[in-house]
Amino acid sequence: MRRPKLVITAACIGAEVMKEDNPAVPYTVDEIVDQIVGAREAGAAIAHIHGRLPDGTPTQALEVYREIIDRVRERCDVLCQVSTGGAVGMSAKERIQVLGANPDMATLSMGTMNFGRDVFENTLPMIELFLEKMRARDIPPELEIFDAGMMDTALRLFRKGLFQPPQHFDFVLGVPGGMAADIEGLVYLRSRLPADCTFSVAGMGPSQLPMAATAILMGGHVRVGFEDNLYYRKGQLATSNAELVARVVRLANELDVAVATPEEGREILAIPAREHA
Ligand code: KMH
Ligand code: ZN
Repeated sequence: MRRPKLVITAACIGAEVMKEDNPAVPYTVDEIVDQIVGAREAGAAIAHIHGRLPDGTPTQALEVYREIIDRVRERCDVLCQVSTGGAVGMSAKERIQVLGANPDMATLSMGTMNFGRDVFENTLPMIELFLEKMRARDIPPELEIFDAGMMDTALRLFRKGLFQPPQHFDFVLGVPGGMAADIEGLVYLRSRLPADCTFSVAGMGPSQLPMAATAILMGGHVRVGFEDNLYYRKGQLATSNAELVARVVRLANELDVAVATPEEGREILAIPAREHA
């Protein structure tokens, strides 16, 4: 059977990377929108969005997300996925307000973990609350799996009836404190994926490219971008998110895998259509 078209997500911003790490990291709404539009033009179907203040401080302020999403939608058809993870240390209330920006999709992390030297908190009550708020607005969650135990949590919630197929997962591999980015881990996670569900893979740092290639070969989808990796290759900073997306498109072309448009991505990942203001 031919695999479905490849859905590429561009994670252009994140909450941790700074201009000191790579001057092309976007902070202002203008910079963020330009990076997202560039990533769409390069082949991304989904933009995974974080907010920043002009000095680079991460923010979940609703007005920042609204402005980003409204301006992105004026310029292109990319699907807008908001981060409900935000940055470590943010409260649940702060993180969840971004659902008000009318996104096409939102992330939902499946457990608490060490995140570098910090703790990324996602208790079960938080997961249930976030899911309830998403359901109330008919916003589909993307289940973020940072380690094997989070897959068990997700499966438990399937058994409880909180999730049902088709459901999209994102395997975020190589975060210090989470699961390593290697083929064995990815094969294990995919083996536990419920039937009729889809997955994408986000590899951190130097694992971004090999994880993208592996995901394509395994029939999955791919997330790339500055949130996860700032380098084009060892010692060479990427100049834009578009550059990282374009490389995945070239890989897919070489492997004879077609790349999905946002509309096709919506269908493949079962993202309901939304009214855009
Ligand atoms: N910034 C991380 C602590 C998400 O976007 O949902 C969490 C994160 C996950 O980036
Ligand atoms: Zn994120």
